[in-house]
Amino acid sequence: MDEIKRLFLDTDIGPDCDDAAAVALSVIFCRQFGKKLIGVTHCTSSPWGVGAINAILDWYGAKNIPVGTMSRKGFLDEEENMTYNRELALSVPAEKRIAPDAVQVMRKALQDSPDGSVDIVGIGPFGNLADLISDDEGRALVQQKVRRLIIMAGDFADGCDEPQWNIEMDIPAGRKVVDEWPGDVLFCGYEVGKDVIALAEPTGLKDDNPVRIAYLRYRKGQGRSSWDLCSVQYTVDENCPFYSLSEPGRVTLDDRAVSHFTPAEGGNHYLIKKIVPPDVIARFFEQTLLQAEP
Ligand SMILES: [Ca+2]
Repeated sequence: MDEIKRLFLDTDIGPDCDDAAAVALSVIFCRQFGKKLIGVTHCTSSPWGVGAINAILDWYGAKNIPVGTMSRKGFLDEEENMTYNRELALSVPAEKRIAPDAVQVMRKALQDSPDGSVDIVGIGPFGNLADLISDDEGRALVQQKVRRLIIMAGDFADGCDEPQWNIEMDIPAGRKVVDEWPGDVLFCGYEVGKDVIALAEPTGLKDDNPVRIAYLRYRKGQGRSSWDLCSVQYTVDENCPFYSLSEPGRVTLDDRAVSHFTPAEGGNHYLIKKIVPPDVIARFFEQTLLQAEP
């Protein structure tokens, strides 16, 4: 199969606002590039993640996308992680605020897909993805159906000495995915989206656009880094001129979970690199979200 036609998104929508735009861009880019969004899962225990995802899918006209949520309790569900997702969730009917277990939804979506046809993009902590490969059956399913995993994870800027947030929040899960994922993993590190500041007011987006509401509530109109948006864009538009891919290698997490990349022939890890000025990408995201408004 030459071109990948399917996308699966795993998001922690709530703790930061860039997930809201990334969910919308998943819908828009898949439409533009003739790909199919086959599922969206939520990777925290917040009761409002599913509703927030559905509010954005509905608003941008995505129909019948399977949604799942983490079954684990007590993970990133504190009040500080609810600056906008509760409001978005309460805008959809109650039945759209609940969903089955994320890993079950992932497995079903993969089982129903042709071999090697799915790209998974992970833009939150890695509990769901670690659970997906926690047994032989899950690992075999990933090997059979998934072409590659793209994750917003790590920080590969020179001199970085801190663990990146998506890994730091659940280090065992992050280690499992980095060390054991059975296939190619592309890392969209913290340094890629950090200075791509998008969606400062005025955005031109409609008042009831849930992406605009998320950014307004979380950032009070100041705009936000585009970590998750860059990850989704690279995944869907593989020839996007904004990015290039490193040589193969291995990412390792040291004893403090700080990420390190070492080039290695035959390695299954790659770094996504940004090769145009950040403002070019930010304005492109804003225009894309605006032009796709219903
Ligand atoms: Ca995220």
